[in-house]
Amino acid sequence: GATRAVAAVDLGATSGRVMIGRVGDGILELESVARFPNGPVAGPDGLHWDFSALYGHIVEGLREAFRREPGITSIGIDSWAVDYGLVSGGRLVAEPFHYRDERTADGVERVHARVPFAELYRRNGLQFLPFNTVYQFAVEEGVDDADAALLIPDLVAFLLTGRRVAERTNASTTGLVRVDTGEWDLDLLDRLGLPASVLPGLIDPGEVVGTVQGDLADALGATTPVIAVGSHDTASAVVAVPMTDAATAAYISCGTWGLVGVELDAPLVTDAAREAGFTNEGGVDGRIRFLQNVAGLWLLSESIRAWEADDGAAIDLPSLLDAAAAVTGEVALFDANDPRLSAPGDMPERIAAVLAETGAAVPRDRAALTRSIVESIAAAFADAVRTAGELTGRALEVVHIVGGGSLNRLLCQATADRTGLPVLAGPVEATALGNVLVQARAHGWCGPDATLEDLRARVAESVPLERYAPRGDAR
Ligand code: LFR
Repeated sequence: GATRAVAAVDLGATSGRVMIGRVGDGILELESVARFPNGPVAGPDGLHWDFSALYGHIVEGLREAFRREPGITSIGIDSWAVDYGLVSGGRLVAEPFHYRDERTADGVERVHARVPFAELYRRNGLQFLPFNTVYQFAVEEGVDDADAALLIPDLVAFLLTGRRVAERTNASTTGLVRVDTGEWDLDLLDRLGLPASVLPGLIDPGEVVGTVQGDLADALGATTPVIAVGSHDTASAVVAVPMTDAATAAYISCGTWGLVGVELDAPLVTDAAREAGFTNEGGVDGRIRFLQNVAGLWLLSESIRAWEADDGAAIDLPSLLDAAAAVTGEVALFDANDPRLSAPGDMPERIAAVLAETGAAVPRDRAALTRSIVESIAAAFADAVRTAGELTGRALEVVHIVGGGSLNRLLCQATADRTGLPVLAGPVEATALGNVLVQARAHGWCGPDATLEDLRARVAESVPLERYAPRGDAR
């Protein structure tokens, strides 16, 4: 059959991109059209996203995509989770807050005072993360006056189409969706005094959100639909993990965060899962992403940002990682999930302070600190893989690493060594591929009734994977 095309908008916490995805018989390809930086912006009232700039880049990227490939059939949008914009009178009221903003600490207290965490977990299945939307809403001034609160991908879709929806995989990260039914938890909203009226109707990946409106309709085509994908970036990434047997595979979607876990058919909301800090996020096709948020490349990218500011010059990541790989001798480890490392700024100093507390020798130079960061991330990954296996009773045989982290050879090898399992690395653009594949399937391009397994087989056929064998002596 012919090769068909869609556009994928994929927004990560450190960069965004617009891509053309081409799908045909034995063909699954991405063409990068636009890439733009992203990150927290400090304002007088806290950390925000520069959403207006992001939206400008998205529109420009989409225009360019349609110039290059006028046959694009639809647009899919995914981004990081939990954050939202308030909309009133059809307009975005203010730049959305960044989830790393510290205001949520008060929200945690307020919510848990009314609904204890153990009950919250039974209802929403989510690992405790202080930035989950439910805690943000609890300290959000404008939420009562707004017409709608739209999660970031839903906000982009609203600006493109005028339609207000809440895509279900991303909605599952708010803490306001019931893990057992997948519907808004109206009783919880009521008990927290939060207005259900700002939450749009839920839709599933594969459904049409609406068609492109306004000025853009000329450039992008007046009938071009926005199709809901797994709009939580991690949900799209998990679609494109080339697992051949989901029952024996763990995955790590590694970018800013490392999302480490397994796929389940039904939620696992036990005391043990709660105490271990495991989440049950909604996946595409009703699957459950049973995983743990582990601090990922954030620790490294924030360190590099500090060093680049000191030097007034860019740092070459491959050279830094080579130097880190060459470091010999004892490597001090720290808890990658230490909450003191979650805000932006001064990362090398803060890591040094955390290390000093453990009595470990603080690495002398950048190469040694980089090594310590990578090994500490790998150690946290290995912990999470082991715990996922224990909690689910699964005998895990392989660890897939997808996303930007799959290019980090030091991290992949360290993860193999510390889990004692082979690591299969790739694809690096899993999120965009998952976005593209869910659109392609909605158009009927993947055959009738294509399952996630069919989509994953397509990824496995079209992307070369790198295999890292565990080195027994390094465990
Ligand atoms: C990864 C991710 C994680 C989510 C975090 C914050 O990009 O979406 O899944 O916990 O960002 O939204």
